[in-house]
Amino acid sequence: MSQVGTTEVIDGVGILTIDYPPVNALSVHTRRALDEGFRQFAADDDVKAIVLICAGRTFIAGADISEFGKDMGGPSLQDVFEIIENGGKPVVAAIHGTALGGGYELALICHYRIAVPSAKVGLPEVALGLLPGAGGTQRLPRIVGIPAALDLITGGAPTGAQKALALGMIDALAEEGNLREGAIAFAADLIQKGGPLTRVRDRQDKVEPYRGKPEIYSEYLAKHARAFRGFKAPFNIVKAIEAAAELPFEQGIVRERELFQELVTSTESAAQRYYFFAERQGAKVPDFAKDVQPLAIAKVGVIGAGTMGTGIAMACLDAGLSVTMVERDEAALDRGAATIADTYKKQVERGRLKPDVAEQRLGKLDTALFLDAVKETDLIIEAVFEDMDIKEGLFAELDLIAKPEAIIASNSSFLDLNEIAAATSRPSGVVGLHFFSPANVMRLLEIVRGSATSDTTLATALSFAKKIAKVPVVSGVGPGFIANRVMAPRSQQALQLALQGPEPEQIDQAMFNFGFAMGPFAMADLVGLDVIGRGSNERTLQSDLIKIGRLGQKKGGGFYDYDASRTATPSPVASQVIADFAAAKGVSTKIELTADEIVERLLYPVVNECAKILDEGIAARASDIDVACILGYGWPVYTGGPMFWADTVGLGKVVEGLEAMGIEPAKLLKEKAANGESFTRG
Ligand code: TC6
Repeated sequence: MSQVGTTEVIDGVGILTIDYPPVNALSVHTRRALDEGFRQFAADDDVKAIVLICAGRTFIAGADISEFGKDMGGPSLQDVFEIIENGGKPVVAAIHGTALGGGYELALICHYRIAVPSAKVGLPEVALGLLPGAGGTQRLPRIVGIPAALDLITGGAPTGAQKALALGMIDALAEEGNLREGAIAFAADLIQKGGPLTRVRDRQDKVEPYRGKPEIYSEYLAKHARAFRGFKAPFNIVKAIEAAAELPFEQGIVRERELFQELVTSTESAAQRYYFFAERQGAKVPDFAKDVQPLAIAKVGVIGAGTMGTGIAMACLDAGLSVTMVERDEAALDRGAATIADTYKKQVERGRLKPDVAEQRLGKLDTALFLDAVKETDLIIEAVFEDMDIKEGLFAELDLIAKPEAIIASNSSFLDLNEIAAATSRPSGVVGLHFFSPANVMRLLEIVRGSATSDTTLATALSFAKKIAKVPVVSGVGPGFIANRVMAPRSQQALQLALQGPEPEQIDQAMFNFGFAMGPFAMADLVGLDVIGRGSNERTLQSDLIKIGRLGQKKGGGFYDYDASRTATPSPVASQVIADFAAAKGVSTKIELTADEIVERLLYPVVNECAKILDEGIAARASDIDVACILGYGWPVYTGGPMFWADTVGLGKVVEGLEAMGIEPAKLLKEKAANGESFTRG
């Protein structure tokens, strides 16, 4: 028996324990251990029933994602499944932690499933651009019916044990902490009763009522058109589930395999699998001592009760931290506190939050008009007006007030963190925590590492990010850090292009088709042209629009016209402003571009900026930039982010495109293109 699997027989129950850290993924080693373990039990006449259980933090959490697209070796999943399902002895899957993907599909092959109340089960493959390709699309509908299967598999969210029991996804609950005993007792009971070898594949009752009803699937796709846009996997999942209703099991499995193959070889899935690991890489800082211990953070001070301050306060409260929010102006403080109370109230009304949890969170919020109130906090996050003098003054004051070991963080989105830190006597305890608005919702947290930021401070910032459920990306000090800096050329190019003929709606449409939720002009109108242009005295296209009161959506007009329900229509007035501005700037060449050409115009310069930021060491790796753009700017995940996308396009083509636009390609980009290298692969 391999080290990954151990077997034991107690009173006729064979127990196979899989131990393959960290998550018992179905790697070649795990498959081998399953194959050997089940063969051994099949040949052992003393074994009358089998329990499959896992050691460590979880039941099998899925296929080994790093094996996809490679020669897998060892017994195939199908071989392993065959001996479990048809081995002639009842098998009980004993589930704790998360039985996901191939792990839950394996549990569906077993004849029974028992789980502890804290366990979760599900088929999350959609998030990897895949479908459950080991029978999940054929077996789950046979348990829960077609409508529930559509939601569960296209949504991908795990289901808690209680709900899973109600849906039939598991058969019984074991006492928390006593899974092994519970599963052995369940198996012993089966032996005693001569428990039947029920196979999920043989069930028809849940799918029969939906047979011959193609409209179920077309209506489902129409209803979710917005969420599925650009992705491939949801469409193949729906086709596979339709096959579960319409075809005999064996044929359904063949159909599932074809549809899986289409996905696993697609760029979309490659991008989404790359992104899965990219998100987890962010917390691993390359030049960082491994044994540094983060400081404990229980109380957080937030300075500023504006949009950012209240969002940050809620992100902390949501994670169970105590928050003291400080604002000098009483009315502003009251407004901030009311916003927080109101947000929780709405979440309760929508059934997203239990009333007692909302109470608890609000109970952990203190407000104050004086900085002294944060003297006991472990971490202070400043979210005041973006002005260096104000920030320097504030940091000097906080330095005198804060505990010596407290960390002081700035939420600045572009100011020099080293300069801010120099205003204190503890630059090693200063770090940037750049949240994206709304800070309680957006998952990205850029952690800005100043030249003096200590490893302990950085480790604490990283563990704080995990605590408040953010995805961290570490950035060096530089204007705009990562996401804002690399995405800026998109807007600049859009504005320049609009002077040469293409209308804002045509440019926005090209960005929408690429996969962004909206284009740069619609976005500018949403945020407000006055907000975007704040601090600049230059004459710009925006300043010309502002001059005639076109501040964006809130004023009924910006780059677009808006009706009372804020529906946008192309604006002849804005078109005239653009034409006048172009004339004033001496731009007379008019060009016509296809949507693809617009994408190149706007996004190749983004790639160029990414290459610069990587070369300068502001970002440690290409994948960090991709994560920042996907989570911070809604760059479509199925393209993998700007760096992965550039590799897909071909770096040589990007270089040529930039040169054709009269933009000097970044040194690193040119080198990689010349050497046939990529940013993200190999
Ligand atoms: C599938 O099954 C398809 C089947 C079709 C049949 C052919 N593979 O997230 P964490 C690593 S598709 C390889 O930090 P948590 C992860 O990279 C798969 N590695 O922990 C990390 O490594 P590091 C369907 C994996 O406690 C470490 O484990 N399954 C896999 O916050 C810890 O991960 C899924 O999509 C894997 N499958 O969350 C589940 N999973 O320490 C994906 C994790 O070197 N996984 N690793 O950085 C998860 O959702 C979560 O990892 C979790 C644990 C909920 C299991």
